[in-house]
Amino acid sequence: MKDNFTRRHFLKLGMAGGAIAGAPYILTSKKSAWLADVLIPAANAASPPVTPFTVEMPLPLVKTTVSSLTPAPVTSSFQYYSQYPVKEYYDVDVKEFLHSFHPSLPLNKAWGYDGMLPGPLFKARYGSPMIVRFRNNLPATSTGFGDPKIVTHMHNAHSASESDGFTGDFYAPGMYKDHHYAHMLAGGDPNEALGSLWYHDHRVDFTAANTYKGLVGTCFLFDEVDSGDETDTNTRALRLPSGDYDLPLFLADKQFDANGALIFSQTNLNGFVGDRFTVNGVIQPFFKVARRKYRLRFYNGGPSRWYGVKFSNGMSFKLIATDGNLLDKPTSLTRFVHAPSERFDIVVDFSQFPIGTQIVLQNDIAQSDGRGPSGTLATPIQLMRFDIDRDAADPSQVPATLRTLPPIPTPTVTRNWQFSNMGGAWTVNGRLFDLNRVDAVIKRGTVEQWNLSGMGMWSHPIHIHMEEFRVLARGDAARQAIERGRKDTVQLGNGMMGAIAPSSASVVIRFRDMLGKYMMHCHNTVHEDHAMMVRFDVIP
Ligand SMILES: [Cu+2]
Repeated sequence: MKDNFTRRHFLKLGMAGGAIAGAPYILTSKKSAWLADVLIPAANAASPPVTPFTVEMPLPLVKTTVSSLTPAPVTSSFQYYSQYPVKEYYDVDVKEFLHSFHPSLPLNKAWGYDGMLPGPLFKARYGSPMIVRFRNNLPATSTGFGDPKIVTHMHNAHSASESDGFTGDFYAPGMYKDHHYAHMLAGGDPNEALGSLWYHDHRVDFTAANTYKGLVGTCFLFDEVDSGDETDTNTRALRLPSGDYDLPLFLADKQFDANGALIFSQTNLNGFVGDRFTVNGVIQPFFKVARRKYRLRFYNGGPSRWYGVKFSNGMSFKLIATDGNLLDKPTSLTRFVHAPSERFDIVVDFSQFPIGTQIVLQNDIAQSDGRGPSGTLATPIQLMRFDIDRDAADPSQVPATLRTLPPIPTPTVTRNWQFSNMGGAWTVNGRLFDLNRVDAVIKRGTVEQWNLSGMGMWSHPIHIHMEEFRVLARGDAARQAIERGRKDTVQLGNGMMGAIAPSSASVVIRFRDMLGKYMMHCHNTVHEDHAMMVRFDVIP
């Protein structure tokens, strides 16, 4: 079938091009229609210089509902529709548009949900199931990198299989797909409620290119505890900073050619890193903040970049959630390591500084190619700047206890997964991803321990769909504190001295409700595309 052909084709390119050595692969002949117009960065060519802190950081528009969808959704196609009938409909127009990464660069063709990069912010709520229609209005004959056949995954929304955005369920321009987001609590446990989600393209073989081109967006999911209202009078409400003081910060690195055109390599299988750093779609923005507390929700959109996130003044902040899950209590930190797809929610208090203070958000992890971090930087990279310019009331709080962490259950099934490299491509247990091969059959109701291990010089953030997991203690106390919560992505480091993370992890997962096909994959999306992914099916 076509996709397997595509992958074999890539493999040949990868081996011929010396992708193992990490050199950018220069395509010299037109191998196929879409490869012909792939733009390849020349080795070591820097993006045009831009002046940092020129443009204010944009905030995504909040997505609003529509009263109905035409034609009406086929609700019988949704596994959980009868238990979770829908009150809210959303209609998303996925299209090509011109995007400004920086005022001194030309406008670039991008792909975006509703023509925005990142896409609109969904503010979802438990008890308000949603149907979201993603209309594919991308150009059928697209130029440049990416593939206009798409499928959208809401990461990590505990979605039924048919709505999860299975990587093979992509569809062409002119078509649409409806997703039922039941906001179903796994096992009915309110302590399993999710918070900071994001949505992104998951088209097999092209997830890296399509997300890099702009098919990403954020979603906040609220309940009565994390209610999104800092003045909430409900005694169960945490009253964390909300509204204008609850911000998504979507990190993504980009590369531009000498003319300022956005470039990407679809043939370097190691991954792709850029030398320009965007937050919410613009390069090194500034953002004016008030002297009060803010909840900052960090997203790492990849495709391959790891960050060591800290502030130029060394200030401490409170980590309150990992991968969208509130911790049991806040943890004070001055830095965290952020791998692709992970989320870190922190609360920073700008009231401790006078008006006029400027604080730069920094990344201190060195990474020169897609294989992973190579150490820390003596001179950190500037990501954005916070400018404290006013006073503001602050009724918010960061309570000493947030959300109870359920005990880690005892597994009855163990599986081992080894993440490795073969001929320049990426394997799990020695095999490349195959849409139609089921790599694990899991009986619903089972608690499983998955032992994940990397090999060699490479780092991998491993993401498991549908059910979240708990990481069994590894590393030092600081790592255990950050990994103690519920997670959907775990960092596998490169096994070298001074590695950013251990090269293996054991995680415990309960498969409680959803049935059907799901994926586990490396969320370095270039590794995922070539082809570090497995399919698992949950059966009754
Ligand atoms: Cu990987």
